[in-house]
Amino acid sequence: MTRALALATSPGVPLGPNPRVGCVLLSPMGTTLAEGFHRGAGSPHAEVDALARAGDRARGATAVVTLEPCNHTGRTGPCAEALVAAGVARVVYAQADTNPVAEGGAATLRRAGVEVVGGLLADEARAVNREWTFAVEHGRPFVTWKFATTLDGRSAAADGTSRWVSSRPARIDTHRLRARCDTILVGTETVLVDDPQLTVRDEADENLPRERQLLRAVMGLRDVPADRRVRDDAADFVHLRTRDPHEALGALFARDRQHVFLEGGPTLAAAFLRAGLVDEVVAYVAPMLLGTGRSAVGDLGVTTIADAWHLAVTDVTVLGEGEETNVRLTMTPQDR
Ligand code: AOF
Ligand code: ZN
Repeated sequence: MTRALALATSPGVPLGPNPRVGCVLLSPMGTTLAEGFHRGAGSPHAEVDALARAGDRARGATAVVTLEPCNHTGRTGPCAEALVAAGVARVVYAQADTNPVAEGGAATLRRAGVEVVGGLLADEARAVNREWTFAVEHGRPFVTWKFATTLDGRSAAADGTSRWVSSRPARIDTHRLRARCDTILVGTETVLVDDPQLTVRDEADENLPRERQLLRAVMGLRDVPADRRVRDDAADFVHLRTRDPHEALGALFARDRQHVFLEGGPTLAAAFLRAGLVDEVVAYVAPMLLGTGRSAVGDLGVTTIADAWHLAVTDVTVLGEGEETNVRLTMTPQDR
């Protein structure tokens, strides 16, 4: 299974709506017959990839796979049936597939007389597809709220200027994080005030867009004028005409979105936090003081210290050096 997990995370697989899955076919003696992995939506599933490499040798084999074999005909055929047809005797999988369209593979296999064991290294497998797993289980995308702030918690000066709170190394890092998501979400206010591009750009050259771009989603009731940069043709754009975070995420989930990078202003951030819809927080803290200015987050309904929102820190990383030093904190909001 450790090998299957390594296959699942093979480099070069494009980020997409499908989970990353690896599969190893073992002979009854325990030797490896073939390996396979899924290369993204539309390409063969990991089991089918491994079966194709094993050919006739798959008869009587054990399939070790990081996700419960699927039971449905989607972009490709059902893996459970492919395993049965190939004469596989035993299937060991890590994570159960709770995707309503694909679930039921283990039962299908058992009905066909295949021995099935599930749950081996399930936590590790879930971690490989953290956002996919989250989206399938919650029916909405995973939300990472990212913001940059001065030492005194300001994201913009009193006159509204905010270029640049974060240092260049931190901005490069932000593009790296963006590239791991599938959607960037801001409010109409941010688009009207800052006119951001919301594209993923090259690390070495901030003006060079990368090949893979995210969906640029803008939420809010105000119109987004046609000359705004989010509406150029560098990437897809959608205007969600709602101020309700639940509604916005529902609309994005319906578009197969699993990981939203929330880069909106303080009002939007507060709305998502209050709705319990922030799953991860990434803060870049700059060695800079403003004294006055706009807070990184709007009203959270807190008037006394006992009501403060608490976050669990999962990572602290120092980026850049000297005046360009920024600290990146990755955090999980605690239940309230
Ligand atoms: C497997 N093996 O390698 C993968 C599975 O659109 P499709 O046909 O590619 O189906 C996607 C769904 O199938 C996906 O959401 C997940 O439930 C399952 N993915 N299943 O048996 C694989 N990638
Ligand atoms: Zn499948």
